[in-house]
Amino acid sequence: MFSLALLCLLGVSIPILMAPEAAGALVSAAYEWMARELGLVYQWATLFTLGFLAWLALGRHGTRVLGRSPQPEYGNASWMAMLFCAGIGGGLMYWSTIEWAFYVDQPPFGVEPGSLAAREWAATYGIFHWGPSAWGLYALPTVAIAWPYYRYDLPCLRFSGALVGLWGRGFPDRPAGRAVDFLFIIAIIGGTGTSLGLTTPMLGAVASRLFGIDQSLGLTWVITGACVALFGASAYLGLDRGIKRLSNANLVLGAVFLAWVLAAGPARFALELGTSSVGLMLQEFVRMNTWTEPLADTGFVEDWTIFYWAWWIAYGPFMGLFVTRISRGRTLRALILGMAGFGTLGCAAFYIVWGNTVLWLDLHGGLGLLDLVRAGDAATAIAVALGGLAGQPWPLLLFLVLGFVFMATTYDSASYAIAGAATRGLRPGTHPHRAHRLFWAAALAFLPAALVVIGSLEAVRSAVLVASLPILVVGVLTVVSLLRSLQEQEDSP
Ligand code: NM2
Repeated sequence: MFSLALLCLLGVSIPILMAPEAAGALVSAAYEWMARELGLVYQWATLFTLGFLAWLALGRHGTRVLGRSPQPEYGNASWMAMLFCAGIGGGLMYWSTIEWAFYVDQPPFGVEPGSLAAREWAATYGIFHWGPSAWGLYALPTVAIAWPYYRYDLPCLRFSGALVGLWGRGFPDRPAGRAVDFLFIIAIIGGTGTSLGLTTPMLGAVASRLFGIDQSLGLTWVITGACVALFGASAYLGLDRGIKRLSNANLVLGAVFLAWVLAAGPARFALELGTSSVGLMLQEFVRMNTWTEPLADTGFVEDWTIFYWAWWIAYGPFMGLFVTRISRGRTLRALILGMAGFGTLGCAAFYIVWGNTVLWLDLHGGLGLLDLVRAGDAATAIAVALGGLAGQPWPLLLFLVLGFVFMATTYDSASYAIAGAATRGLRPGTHPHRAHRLFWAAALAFLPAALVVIGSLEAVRSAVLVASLPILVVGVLTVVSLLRSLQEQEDSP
């Protein structure tokens, strides 16, 4: 498993590094083809997920408890903090700052590009792409993994465990079970590759502005190295000494950043636009979930909604494993509604407070953000937007540190989870070997480094679309398996 995953990683990254242009063209073409041909499947999968979770949470299974424990192992606040930090990374900082700018030029629903309506949708769609449908794509694999894990007292926490309802307790140790765990490793490599591939150029641009140094590929690589060092150290130290501490730091820093933005920026405008966007999203929720752009072809759905759903799906099993570990004693209802509700709130806070502030700065500060984005330099646009806040250099510095920590809290748990999946016969209560965890922390940086060399958004997107596809297929099987094991318990006395 270890060697195969490593081979795949190198097999993709090395050709990209050697022939970036040809590779860039190839991955863009692959993305376009897949998003066009399979986009509908992703949209239906997300819709189905929403319906299924609503049925599960609100129906008779909702009161089922994970692990027959009388009380949740972690309180609501720390449960939410840990799962938010694991599932959300630098990607939120990147897109909450600048996603609106892409939508102003490429608005949905046939709205006039550049118009006020385009800006209103721009402020709304980001919240949607990080909203309840998206969090549903995290919650579904979580229930599918957590229920059989606690119900059958499975000896190890693996993605393949989500299929024991169909193929029995021995499934994770059979070759097919190992293959499913292998797919999980590929998906998380693709998913985190996209996150780091976006975040490192952004942090490079912010560092260059903060320290007055040139923005270069070398700088981006130094940043990548620093990220790896941080999350490597955290994964090496382990769950309690590393991952938990860093998650706490992450939340505090995030809250300080948002408070700073509110205090230093146009708070009333941000909150007004936010309120209006939440209303618009609620009103148009069904339409946004089902819009396939059948009569026009702006590419909005393929470029954005499909990309996002694929990205969330690729992270899904990893989140499922992580959240399962921290959710003993919760009911299925609390698990589903907690993830979808708190998760959406946390992401929306970034879009509403920070994203809308940037939109305002662009309207009133003449920062030229749209031109930078049009020129393909969203990372610089983010740095310029930060530079527009009062109280420099603190916002830049805070954002830089927050970016590192946000990235690290996702990658440390990912390295941990991959090392766990690639260790043969990991006994309950034991941890994968330290050197193994450290190794994956470093290996996870290969793909993003290669993506950064190509330097195109399509390339970053393609990685995640390809990686998510097998998970989509296995996901359907996990739902059948889950239904079986829920039913089985009902039938037993
Ligand atoms: N998701 C939540 O960088 C990140 O924020 C990682 C991205 C899947 C869109 C998670």
